[in-house]
Amino acid sequence: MTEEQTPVPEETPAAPEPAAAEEPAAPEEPAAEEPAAPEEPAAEEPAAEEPAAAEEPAAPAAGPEVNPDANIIFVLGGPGSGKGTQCEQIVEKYGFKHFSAGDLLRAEVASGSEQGQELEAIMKEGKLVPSSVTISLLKKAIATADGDKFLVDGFPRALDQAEEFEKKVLPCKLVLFFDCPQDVMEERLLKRGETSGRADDNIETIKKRFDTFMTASMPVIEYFEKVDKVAKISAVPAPEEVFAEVCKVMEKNYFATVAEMEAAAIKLQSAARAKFARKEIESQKAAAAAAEEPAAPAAEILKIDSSSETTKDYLDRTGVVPHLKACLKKLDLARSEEPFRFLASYFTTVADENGEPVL
Ligand code: UP5
Ligand code: MG
Repeated sequence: MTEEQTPVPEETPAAPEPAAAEEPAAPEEPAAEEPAAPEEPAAEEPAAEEPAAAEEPAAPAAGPEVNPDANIIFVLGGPGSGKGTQCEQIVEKYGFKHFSAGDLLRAEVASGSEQGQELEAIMKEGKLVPSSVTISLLKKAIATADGDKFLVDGFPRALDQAEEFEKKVLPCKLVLFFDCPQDVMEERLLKRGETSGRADDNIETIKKRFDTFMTASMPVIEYFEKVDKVAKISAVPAPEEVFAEVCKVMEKNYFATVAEMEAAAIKLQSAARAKFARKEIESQKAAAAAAEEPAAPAAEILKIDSSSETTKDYLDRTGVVPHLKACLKKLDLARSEEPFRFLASYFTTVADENGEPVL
């Protein structure tokens, strides 16, 4: 990497469709159950000067599948350009989930596993670990995470990794490229190295990381640039200023902020509540209108002339109770609260020995 900034044209990509949703995510085979390891060894392109990568085979990208509607943003830039710093802000403002390939690898190292030891050695040399390892870790992390918006930080770092990820996991929507001169990055990393405890924050490894970035990773930027997916942002200004540029890119690509999403959710909720309330009022009105309706019950009452039918039989036969109640109320027959009793007085067979009506 030279002193001047890396030469990627200035435009942001064609919008990947409005916020987090609509595209049915490519009709291609949903990156599903490829048999993994033994497949397509030959067909691959020569993977542009496949750098310093180590040879261990390692785990294929099997496991749970990624939501095909997910939005993936690759966050790229040289070592120390500020990828992690900006990702934190994007997470907070836009509600993305953040997966740093380097962090996932360091977690693997920290686990003390055998594979972790191999990874540590590769990373200390500033080389790239086999893509099957990173892709497998990233795929699992994304597939098992909530949400549908993901930042993939520090990956892909070589052309073949980009192709493999997009084939086995999902194509990215956008590439954020933090462009930064090497001397600035070096100064940042050396300063961070005073406290970070990162095994690769020392001048020897930093130089190797720069070399790997220039030879292996810059072609990735150029590749995505050709398909108009790169948003190049200068990483030199203060973090807030860099983030202001990030926000412009996010807006241009229709990614809503958490605040906007919350406001929309509240709006939807109150619209749903209003709809429910209107329905409720309408059904109350309908019930009230039904209660007013005197016709049928009135006709039924007029037919009460049997001398043998019990009140219960009458009620069962006609099913007139609700109408009767409403009708009696409406006609104000003084016994509206005891309509059965009132009705019973019409039936001689239900009078008790004192001549009182019985229900
Ligand atoms: N800082 C940040 N922004 C600043 C700004 N605008 N102004 C002033 N200071 C700023 O920032 C670095 C430092 O700079 C911090 O102290 C920060 O406060 C300050 P940070 O946000 O951490 O930069 P970042 O770009 O994330 O730097 P990082 O060191 O993480 O980048 P690398 O790409 O080198 O590291 P990563 O963790 O991605 O990879 C490490 C190694 O893992 C690789 O070298 C490789 O060996 C291996 N790897 C793979 O093999 N494959 C992969 O896919 C990924 C990693
Ligand atoms: Mg980082």
